[in-house]
Amino acid sequence: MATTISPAPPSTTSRVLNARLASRIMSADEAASLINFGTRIGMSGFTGAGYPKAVPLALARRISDANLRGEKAQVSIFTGASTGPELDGALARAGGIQLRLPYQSDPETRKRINAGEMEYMDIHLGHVAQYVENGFLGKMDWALIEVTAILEDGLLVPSSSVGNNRTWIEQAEKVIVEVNARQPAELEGMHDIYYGMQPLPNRQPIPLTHSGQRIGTPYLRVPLEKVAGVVLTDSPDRNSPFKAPDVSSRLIAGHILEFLTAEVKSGRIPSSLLPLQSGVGNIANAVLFGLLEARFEDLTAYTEVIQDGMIELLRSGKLTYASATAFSLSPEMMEKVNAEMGYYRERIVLRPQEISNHPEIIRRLGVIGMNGMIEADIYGNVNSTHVMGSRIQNGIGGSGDFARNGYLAIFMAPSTAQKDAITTIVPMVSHVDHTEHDVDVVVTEQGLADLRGLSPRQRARLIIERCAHPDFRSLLLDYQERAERLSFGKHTPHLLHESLSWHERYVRTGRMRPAAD
Ligand code: 0RQ
Repeated sequence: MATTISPAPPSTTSRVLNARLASRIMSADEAASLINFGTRIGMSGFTGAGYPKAVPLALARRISDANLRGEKAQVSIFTGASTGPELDGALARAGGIQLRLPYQSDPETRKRINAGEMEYMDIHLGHVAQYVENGFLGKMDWALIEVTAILEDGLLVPSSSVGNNRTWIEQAEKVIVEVNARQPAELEGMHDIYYGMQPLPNRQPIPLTHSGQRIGTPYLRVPLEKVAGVVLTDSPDRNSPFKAPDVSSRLIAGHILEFLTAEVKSGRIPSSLLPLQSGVGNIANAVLFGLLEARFEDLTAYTEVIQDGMIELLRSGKLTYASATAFSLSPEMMEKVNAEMGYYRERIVLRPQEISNHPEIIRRLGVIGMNGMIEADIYGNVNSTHVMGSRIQNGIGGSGDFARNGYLAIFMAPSTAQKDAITTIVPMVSHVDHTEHDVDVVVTEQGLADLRGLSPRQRARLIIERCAHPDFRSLLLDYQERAERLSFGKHTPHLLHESLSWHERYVRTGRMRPAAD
């Protein structure tokens, strides 16, 4: 049985209770010096939570020095999802990342990827563990994992995210652990690490039938002989400030709540809805805040990220359980949660992302997925990742895991972008992440299009009518009418030479409308 860690506020060393691992405490620079260039490192971190904060900075310094000496010093970085400036920002700025996966949202990393200076593989978050375990991505050299504490028997108390940590620790040859005293000791017991996944071809069902259920253990296991270093830190997560939902987000939230109310009325779903998945950002938060005032009760969430709106729902009692793999809270909300961690530990389960995003469970629970998009086309194909078809914004994240396997896939965005120069409803998306076969609902501040049961031509009319901004509606209608008349086939009518010219026009002129318009 594990020995629990001492109550807050603990001194930094009281977080390393295992004598063998305590003897491996070293500085971040010493730990970084163990890592050879050219290696693959699996790091903790998901949406700015629970990422290592000291060793990546030290590694970035080493890489910069080596590059100044004319060496080509780089490593490949795999994580759970996005991290923070001390990891992605520092390593990208040093020119130190050869390959990055599976999701990022760091401005410096984005700049380097889009300049063609580093490789980026944007893969479904739910696929990463099995890709690595099946050897698709090569062998893992290092795992660099932030934890809250190391217990007497060597078990690790995870920190504010779980991500792919189990996989990194198991697959890597060597492990470096960062023990962050800033992470609340009371996180202990909130996590549920599932160790029951069998290798193919002998996989068994994952025995999870309810959001709040625990099927694993609260701790990460690490073979002690693998641990090459332990580094003590005391730094906060990225914790982006909370932005109050703007008018457009509130309108989008209103349309979704109205739609869900009608679904309940029709008897298709219960008044407790089905487990909710909510992407990150302003619109997602607006939907969650909207649910506070809505009539639904006993809600549950089966999602990736716990954000401010989710905490408010838990505080109000409307949301009974939330399952996720990470927190992504504003600093103010993080403080509130820390102060009442006991309450939240009863209601929040943090799981490995292979479980939070697992197709089997998402399908079994019937999750309602609500995610942001860059653009949708008139037939319901969705682009979540690329601006003008070629510039990556963040990545597909978990949106595909939920869209493909959930009960309902809802995609949402304001109807225009870049100060109204761009319509987010276009004839043909400039990049496809979610096909028309996986998208049930498209919603903008203008309205909501329920695409279920509609043919492509019916979908096109509805999306233009309900979702397009009035400034672009007649242009889209004109395209659609001409396509219906002149298209080679009439099932999904398109004028191929014209469909993507909207994006080209924007790239050339900074506006999507033709000059004469
Ligand atoms: O540009 O930064 O220059 O102002 O894209 O757009 O409106 O701030 O939207 O932050 O909600 O992000 C799809 C990117 C939306 C996000 C996306 C420009 C816009 C702005 C950002 P600026 P906004 P959001 C769970 C689920 C995929 C991952 C996912 C995302 C910038 O929701 O990454 O769903 N989704 N994960 O101006 C040109 C357009 C544009 C456009 C927006 N059509 N054309 N520019 N922009 N639309 C979480 C995880 O999986 C971890």
